[in-house]
Amino acid sequence: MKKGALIGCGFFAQNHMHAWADVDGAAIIALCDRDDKRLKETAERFGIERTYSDAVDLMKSEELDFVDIATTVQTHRPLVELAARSKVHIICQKPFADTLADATAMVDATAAAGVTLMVHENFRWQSAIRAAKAEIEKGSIGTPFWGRVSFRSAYDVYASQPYLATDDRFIIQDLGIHILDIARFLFGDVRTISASTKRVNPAIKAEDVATMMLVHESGVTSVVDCSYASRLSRESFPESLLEVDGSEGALRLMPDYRLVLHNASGTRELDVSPPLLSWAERPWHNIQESVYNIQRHFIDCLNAASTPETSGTDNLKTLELVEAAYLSAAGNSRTIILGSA
Ligand code: NAD
Ligand code: 89V
Repeated sequence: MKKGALIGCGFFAQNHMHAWADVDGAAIIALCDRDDKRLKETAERFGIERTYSDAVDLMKSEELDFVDIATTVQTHRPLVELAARSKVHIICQKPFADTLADATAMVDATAAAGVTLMVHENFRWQSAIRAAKAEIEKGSIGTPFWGRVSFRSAYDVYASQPYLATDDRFIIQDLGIHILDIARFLFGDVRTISASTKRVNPAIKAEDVATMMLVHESGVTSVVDCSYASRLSRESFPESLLEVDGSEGALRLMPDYRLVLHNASGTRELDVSPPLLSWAERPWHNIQESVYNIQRHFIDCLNAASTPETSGTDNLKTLELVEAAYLSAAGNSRTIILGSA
C-alpha cells in the first residue's frame, strides 16, 4: 500500500480525495492546508485523523511514499522541493509552474533526489479523448494531417475558482494548458505555434479567449481554441471537442461524447460517454473520471518503477507551448519556433 498525504484541501482537491478512495493500492493518511476551515472540513468529510497546517511539519512527522500537491501554482516550487528533499514521490497539479525556470528547477530537484514527479495533467486521461486516440492509432482514419482541439463555453468557472478572474494570465495558463496537452497527446510534439488572445468579459483581468495554430513534428497542423466567452445554444462544459482529418477518413468528437468516424467503409457513431463514478456530479463527471484515471496511473507507475505519461520532464513541453503562445499573442501573433521561446 502506497501511503500519501494531500497538500491543499481546496476546491479541486475534493475530487482528488474521492478518487484516492477508489484507487487500489493507495491511501491518503494525512492532510495539510494552511486554511484551518478547509483542513477540518476535508478531514471530516474523508475521515482523515492526521492533519497539519504546515507542510514542513507534515514531512517531518509522517512516513510517506508520496505527496499529492493540490495547491495553486505559486506554492508548487517550495512544496515540490520540500518533498524532493524528503525523498517522497510527487504528483503536482497543473499549471506546474509560472515560469519555465521554476519548472526546470523542480524537474532537476526531483531527478537529483531520485523521486518520481508527475504533473496532474488529467484532460488527456478523459475516456472520450483516450477513445479518440485509440481510433487514430488503430488507423481508422489513416494518417492524420489536420486537427482541431476545441473548448468553448460560457460556464461560470469564476464561482468555484475566483482566482481565475484576478490572475494576470487566465485561459491559456489554466485551461489552454490542458487543451495544448491534448494536442500533443494526439499529434505529437510541436515545431511552431502562433496565437491570438482576447478578453471579452470586462469583469476579469486577463484573456478569456485564445486561438492557437500549431505545426507538429509529425506534419499535422492543428488549431487549439479555447473560450469562456462563448454563449452557445448548447453549453457543453467541460467537454473538449475534436476534429481530425486523415488520409483515409475523418474523426469528430461531438458534444455529448459522440465519436463519429468516417472512412471508405462507412460512418460509425460511438457513445464514448465517461462512466458516472459514484461520487461524481454532472457536468464535471468526465473531469472527475480523468482524476481517478491519472491517480491510478501514478500508483501503477510507482509499482512498476516506470515513468508517468505526464512526468515533470514531459510537462516542460506543454509549459513551453503555454509560454510560446503568450509570447506570440503579445507579438501580434508572430510564429514562435519551439526551443527558441
Ligand atoms: P483552491 O484555492 O480552492 O485550493 C488551494 C488550497 O491550497 C487552499 O485551501 C489553500 O489554503 C491551500 N494552500 C495553498 N498553499 C499552501 C501551502 N503552502 N501549504 C498548505 N496549503 C496550502 O484552489 P483549487 O481551485 O482547488 O486549485 C488548486 C490547483 O488545482 C490549481 O493549480 C488549479 O489550476 C488546479 N485545478 C486543476 C483542475 C484539473 O482538472 N486538473 C481543475 C481545477 C483546478
Ligand atoms: O481544469 C481546470 O484547471 C479548471 C477548469 C476545467 C474549470 O478550467 O480550471
